[in-house]
Amino acid sequence: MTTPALLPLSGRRIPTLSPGASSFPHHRATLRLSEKFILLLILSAFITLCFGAFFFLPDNSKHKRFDLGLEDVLIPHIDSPKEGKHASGQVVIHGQGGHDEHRHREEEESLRDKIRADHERALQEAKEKLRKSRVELQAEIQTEKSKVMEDLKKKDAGPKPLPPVPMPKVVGVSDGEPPEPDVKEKRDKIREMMKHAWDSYRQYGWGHNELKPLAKKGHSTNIFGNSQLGATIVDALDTLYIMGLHEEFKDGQEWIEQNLDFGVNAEVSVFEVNIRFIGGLLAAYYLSGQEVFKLKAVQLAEKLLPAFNTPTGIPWAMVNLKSGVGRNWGWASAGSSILAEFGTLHMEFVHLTYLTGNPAYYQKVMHIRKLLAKMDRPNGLYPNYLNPRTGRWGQHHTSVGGLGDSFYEYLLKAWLMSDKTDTEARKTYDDAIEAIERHLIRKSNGGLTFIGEWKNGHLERKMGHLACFAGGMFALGADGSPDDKAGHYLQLGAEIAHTCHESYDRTVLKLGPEAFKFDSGLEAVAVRQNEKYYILRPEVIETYWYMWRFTHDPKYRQWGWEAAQVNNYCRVSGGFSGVKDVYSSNPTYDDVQQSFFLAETLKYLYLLFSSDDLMPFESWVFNTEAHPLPVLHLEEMEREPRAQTTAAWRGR
Ligand code: DMJ
Repeated sequence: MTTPALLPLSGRRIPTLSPGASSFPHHRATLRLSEKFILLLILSAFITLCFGAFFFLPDNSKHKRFDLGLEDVLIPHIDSPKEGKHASGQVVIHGQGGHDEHRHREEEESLRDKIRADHERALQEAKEKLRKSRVELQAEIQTEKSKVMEDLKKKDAGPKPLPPVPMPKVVGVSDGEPPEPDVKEKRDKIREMMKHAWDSYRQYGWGHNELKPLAKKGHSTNIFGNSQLGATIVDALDTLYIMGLHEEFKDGQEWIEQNLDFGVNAEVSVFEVNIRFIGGLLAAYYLSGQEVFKLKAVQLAEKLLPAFNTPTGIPWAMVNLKSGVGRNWGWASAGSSILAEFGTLHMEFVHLTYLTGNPAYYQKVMHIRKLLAKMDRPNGLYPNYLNPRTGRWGQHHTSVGGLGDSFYEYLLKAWLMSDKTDTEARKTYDDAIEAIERHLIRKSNGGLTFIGEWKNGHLERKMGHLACFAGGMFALGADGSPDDKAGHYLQLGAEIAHTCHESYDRTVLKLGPEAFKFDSGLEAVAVRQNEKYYILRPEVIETYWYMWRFTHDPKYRQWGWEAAQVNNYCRVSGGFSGVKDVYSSNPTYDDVQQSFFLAETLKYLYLLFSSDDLMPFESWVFNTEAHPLPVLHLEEMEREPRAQTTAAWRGR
């Protein structure tokens, strides 16, 4: 775009101070810096005049609007002045009778004088400038330029500190040691497994996203782009903290401080980076009180925002952290975005707005929610695919496992995280679950309750390992369910837990396959070779933990301990590896130690063998990657001095 002010009006050249400039062959005037500077001075004098005139206009401040939306509640208003502030910087308190009116008049008078004096000074300065020689002007311009450069350098010197916000009380970060010696022994074993996973990564994969425990070197997948973002470090931090592995935590923090840089040319998954990195960093921040984690979370979130620049505001699946260019997975139906991806941002984004006061994050996720609420849903179900250009559903596939799962989870958790005030989220969850129960949940011939997948009007009687998380979700959502159905949902959670345990129990390794069928006489077993693998996933243990917390039925700890036998089949000298066939007594390894093994699987196991006062549900909500975020009791939020939180950390 050209700047009209610099183009000649009606074909006449703007006169120039530079003699060389007159030899330009064409008529389009090109102004030199010194000329621009003088024009700017004159322009600024003019603006100052107009600005002064503004104060002689009637006072509009009495016609203030009083809009108070949820954003006003959510965004901390810190240091908001109670008094009116004039542009001059003088504070004026309105409406205190004759004395005040007199004072007010006096102030206006002195303001006018000041503005008059300012105009005169500005005009005088402009005249002086015009009298100066070219050399003098160039020298002045040079000095100004250097000053601007200096200021810019100062600005780039370090990250701008974020505004202080009221901190939710950090409660329940206790030791959680169980009173029973045998349970404590099991818990110690889980902590030892965490040490082995972390130490191996520390030794062979440090700074890489994940670890190849057999090849003993770094590993990465396309979800993290081609960059070394230390995914395992970020994902594991809060588990280390909760387990009291302080040295390891500090080590991870140091790496993050010195190396974690999001200005890289990497195309990452918006969803994965949100749940693992932003979730992980926020949890580490809330637990430890170390500002660096908050800063990094916000820096990364800024990089994700361009992903929302689509015609509908439904984000792309991937975004390039450097260029901000987004796109969708090639395999997704008709260029669609994925329900479980764009629907799993809410918790982290609400916290980002809460911590920064920047409404953009909250607005983005609320926009998604509003858009979904307006759409027709086949049989009340949410299809897994939605085109971000047209705003139309892609294929009518619905799943509580892969591609759909955490969308439902985040509806429930949005409500819990808001201290149960976000009733819109709760209602959306209840409606969705009702449709799922009607169309997707069935009992097998052998009496196992399973969640199938809906594909174009047909129910596929297959359940994925990922869908096993839903047992915990049903239990977590039982309290507060409509029509007093709490007992029903707790029972449903127990049935799903039982089915998923069966899928483990019917294998040779006692570890569950990726997907299992309830068809043609099959009950909770995998048939296809490419469904027989176990990649250290957490969902079944996650459900055991929720069920344990709500029922204290000892079978959940027993089943959890069976699953902890991952230590026998997946442990190698260089860490932990997934296996390719859980039905084989001598399986081959996939040679990947997934970051979620440290973030989720080991954390849920540790919590299962801890007492309930560690990370209680009243105060914490776990994101889909098991990163705990505090419940935001907005109305009783109190400012916690940071020193208090860090002291708590040191004291542990
Ligand atoms: C995790 O990254 C998250 O739990 C996600 O929601 C889906 N599954 C993986 C682990 O299996």
